[in-house]
Amino acid sequence: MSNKKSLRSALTEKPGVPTIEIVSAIAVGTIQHFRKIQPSINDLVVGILARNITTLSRAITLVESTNSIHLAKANEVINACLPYAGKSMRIGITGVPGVGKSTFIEAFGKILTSLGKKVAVLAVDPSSTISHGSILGDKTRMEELVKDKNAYIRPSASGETLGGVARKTRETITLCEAAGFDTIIIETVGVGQSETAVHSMVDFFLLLKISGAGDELQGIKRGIMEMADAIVINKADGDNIKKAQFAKMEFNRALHLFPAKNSGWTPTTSTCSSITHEGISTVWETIEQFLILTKENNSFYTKRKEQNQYWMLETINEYLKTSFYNQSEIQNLLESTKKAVQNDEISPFAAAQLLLDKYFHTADSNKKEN
Ligand SMILES: Nc1nc2c(ncn2[C@@H]2O[C@H](COP(=O)(O)OP(=O)(O)O)[C@@H](O)[C@H]2O)c(=O)[nH]1
Ligand SMILES: [Mg+2]
Repeated sequence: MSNKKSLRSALTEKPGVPTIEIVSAIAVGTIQHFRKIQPSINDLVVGILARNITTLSRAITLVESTNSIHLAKANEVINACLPYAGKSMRIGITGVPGVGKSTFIEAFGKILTSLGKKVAVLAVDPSSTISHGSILGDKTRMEELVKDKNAYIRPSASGETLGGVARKTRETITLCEAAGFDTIIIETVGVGQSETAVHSMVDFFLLLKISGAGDELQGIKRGIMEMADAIVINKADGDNIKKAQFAKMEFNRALHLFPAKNSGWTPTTSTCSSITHEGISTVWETIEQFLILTKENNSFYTKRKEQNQYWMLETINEYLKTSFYNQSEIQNLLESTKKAVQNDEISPFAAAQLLLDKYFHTADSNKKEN
């Protein structure tokens, strides 16, 4: 009772009466106390398997951390979750900014949750660190899906290289699957290398397009079209319907020029509107057909095995690179060696060898000291 009274007096603002300092100190202490309680590895794993979203988010935050203690903890959580992961459908969605990816995912995701699916939406967008816009944009475009208890939306990890973001997304997929999400959607911007990274972590790759004025095929990177399992022309509404139909025909013709896929799947083209929702359920039907075919002919599983190998190698590459460039001896030597190469004082290969020798020598002596 007395405590309540003192709280009230401290919180009631009267002009000229200063806030009693001791009250805020207690509040700060309480907050700090609770913040310090970090869940154990076991708590995290149990929480994830119990499908607790708060725990899932905390574990993903560990995955995204740059702190080596956090990362070690994250690795243990991922390992414990692995036996429960892998049982989902992973869909990658790419397309240039503004094509309507987020709006599409909102409409598509709602169809999936209405079918009883649990949908996790992740983003691979290394550029979001620079623009700061896309995270905000995604959340506001997915207003309905954000509120859906069967959906979980996690924006891209920031402040990272593409390699870093991709690895973290790959690990986040594992955590989401262990938490019971059976459909994982990964949105990525269709510029740069991110679609290649996303392609290597999904089962089905969807390229979102809009009909443009003039030559439909201009500006489309051949490589991205070749990766696509489906090309969907979005914004087929209002005056745009005819143009979208035409674009669909053009893309269909272009797709026939590509060699057949190992999966035995023939890529499809269709139109949709993420605003009117026309044609969105067709996309899901296409994916269902893809699943039936590729599971029957086993290519679904073969691809996942290949992807696992790829991610093992990628993780080693990333680790070695980070470890090399973060070593203080290398950091001290790198600039002067770069200058020496520029001034033709040493060949680039000899310089690289010199730095590599330095790195391994230092790593070795550090190990011996410990
Ligand atoms: N008319 C129309 N506009 C759309 C459609 N899908 C998205 N948009 C609009 O296109 C803009 C970009 O959408 P957004 O989902 O943020 O694109 P993203 O950058 O690819 O994620 C927004 O103003 C959307 O309202 C559609 O099917 N029809
Ligand atoms: Mg978006």
